[in-house]
Amino acid sequence: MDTPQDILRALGLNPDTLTGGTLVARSPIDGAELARVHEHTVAQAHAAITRARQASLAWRDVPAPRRGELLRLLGETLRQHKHELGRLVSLEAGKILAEGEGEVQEMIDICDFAVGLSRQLYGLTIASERPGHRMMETWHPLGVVGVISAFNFPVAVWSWNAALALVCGNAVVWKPSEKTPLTALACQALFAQAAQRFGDAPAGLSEVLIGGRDVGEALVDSHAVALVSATGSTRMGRQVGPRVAQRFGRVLLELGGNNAIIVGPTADLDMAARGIVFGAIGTAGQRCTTTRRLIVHESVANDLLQRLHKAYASAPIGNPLDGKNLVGPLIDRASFDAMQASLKAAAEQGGKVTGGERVLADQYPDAWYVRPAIAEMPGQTDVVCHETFAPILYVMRYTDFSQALALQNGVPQGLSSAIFTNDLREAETFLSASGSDCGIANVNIGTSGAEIGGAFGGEKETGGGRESGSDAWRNYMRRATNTINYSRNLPLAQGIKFGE
Ligand code: UN1
Repeated sequence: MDTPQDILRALGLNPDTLTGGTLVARSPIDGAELARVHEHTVAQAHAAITRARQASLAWRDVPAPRRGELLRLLGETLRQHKHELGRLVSLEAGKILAEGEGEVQEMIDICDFAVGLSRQLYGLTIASERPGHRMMETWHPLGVVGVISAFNFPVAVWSWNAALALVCGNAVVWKPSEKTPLTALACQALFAQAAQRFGDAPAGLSEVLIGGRDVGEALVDSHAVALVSATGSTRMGRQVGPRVAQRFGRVLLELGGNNAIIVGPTADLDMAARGIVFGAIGTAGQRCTTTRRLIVHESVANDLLQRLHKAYASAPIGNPLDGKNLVGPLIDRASFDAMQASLKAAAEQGGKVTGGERVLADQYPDAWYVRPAIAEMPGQTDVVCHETFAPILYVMRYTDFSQALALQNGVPQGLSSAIFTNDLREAETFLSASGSDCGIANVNIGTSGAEIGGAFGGEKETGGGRESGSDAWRNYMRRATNTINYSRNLPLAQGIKFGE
């Protein structure tokens, strides 16, 4: 079951159909070609959106608990194929196997969550000021939900959006990253299996658009797409957000992060070091929740840095399919170049850089493996304020807690944040209104690896969207306020008398 072809077959894709296209899917593991995928034209994208629109009209009338059954079956199908899909994520995105499978587990978890939600799409009942009246809120599906996702979580991000959107009664049109078309096609194949077992799911309920910018733009600009949920860079969000707003569509943006961990003088340094290492070098620094900044109290800085350097020196880098490795490749050469440019800037801005160089170039001349870097900075310079999607950890020291908080909040992004401390006052201040300004704020846990049960997303340039758990489902529905008069009179609100 080890060749890419075997994996594709096991996931229900016929590898023969993945040849002759114009989009070349490559593995970042060794640069090898995996497939040549057929791209959609803009006309085909419009046709897919129309199919989805039609599907949504039928799906919205299916009772939500019955819709939940489709997600239950999708979760079951994913459980059966967790290993193969996880492996395909590793092959196509370069994650180590444990993280590839972990990503599929997130998909399973959100499906389970959606099944529960299918009986909990509650609205409020509100006291009316008028006698014989009742007010309530009803939640209805939006119609078509567009999903734009990035290479680094090529399957989970779709599932967070799709599971909620579907259970809420919408159809979904997905534009995956051009770097990861195979995992997207595999998800569609697994969805088709679940839909078949479900029986009467309307055709077009889940569509995928393979291609580049033009098909993405078709999705963004289509008036038939009620909500565009986009995950990726701040640059992408700056383009997508205003375009969707221009047509008064809704957006849900999950953009760049620049996540910091504060380590206070009372912290358990062993735990902190483990949290920082997982957050900073896991997924080769290519998570939006990756730990990019370490803000450490001067009294423990040397001790902590020593532990980090030791862990960095022994972290095995290499083929992510080999279970012993912890750090896989960067996605491509552009990513490597961006990392080198940032390290150069860090040095120019007074940083002391260790690591960051290319490794395994002889063995993998067409792949981009790097040693994760630590850059001790004299302060929060320009480069530190910028998200580079690579394993670079900028380290800054502080003296006063207020200074640490100011550094934590002093960047344009606001996704994830954490503090390691055993001081109750520091922990609670960090979580308070005047503490971390991020969408995620953790105590004695790192910045990455959030569970699906909480709302996921962040503030400022991160875009403000919330996906996944808690009440994020509301993003995928429209709210109607209903006032019902069961009296024989017609009193007006605010006590207005009109011609009486
Ligand atoms: C992302 O990188 O886009 O919290 C999402 C985490 C994962 C999700 C990351 N559950 O790190």
